[in-house]
Amino acid sequence: MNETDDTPPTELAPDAAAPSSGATETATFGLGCFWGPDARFGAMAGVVRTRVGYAGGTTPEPTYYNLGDHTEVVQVEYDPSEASYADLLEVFWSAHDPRSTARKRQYRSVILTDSVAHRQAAERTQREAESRLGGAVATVIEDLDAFHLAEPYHQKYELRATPVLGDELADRYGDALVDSTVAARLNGFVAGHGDAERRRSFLAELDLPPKVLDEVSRRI
Ligand code: MHO
Repeated sequence: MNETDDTPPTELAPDAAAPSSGATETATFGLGCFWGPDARFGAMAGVVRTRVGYAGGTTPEPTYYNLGDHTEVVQVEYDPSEASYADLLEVFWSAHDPRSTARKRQYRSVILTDSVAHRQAAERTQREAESRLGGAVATVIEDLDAFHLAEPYHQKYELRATPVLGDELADRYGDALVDSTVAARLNGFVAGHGDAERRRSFLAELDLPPKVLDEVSRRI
């Protein structure tokens, strides 16, 4: 224990989480192991936060080791004035092979919607995917019931797994890491998403110690 344990995390930068219009929307996708999509969506402009979790089943209080009939999903909160649901759907379809029938329900391809407009948009893109791929896709579209947040060690996995930076961020944010926009972007950038210019200008805004910055610059 030391006396800094009670101090709130120091923000790396203003977390710019509040969208200009004040209203965010949510999209929930299952497309295999949730670590990859967490990073991919987190790198997108207009995405306010990402969270990984379990959904699409009935088992109460699922955990990674007691998943029951749930599926690994990423829940994306975004500012609709900066990114559209159609933009997110495009990433969903291109980030995995929707024809592959996952051996486990844990990794099935699923779009979980929370409004009629989103469901219709999802169905439209499913028809497009079918004609593009010349056959039925395995993806299912369902109404989102409950989203169960996954364990902290699964959140922003790529970032946590990045030497020096991961430790710095986990120390600074603690449990708030999951909701941080900065952490979502960095998680995507260290996984190789986003263009070089965006990554450079984003990094330049952050208040990171030189040793951490050195390590990050080597990676992104
Ligand atoms: N156990 C697999 C997938 C993890 S993912 C959270 C792996 O280590 O890649 O299902």
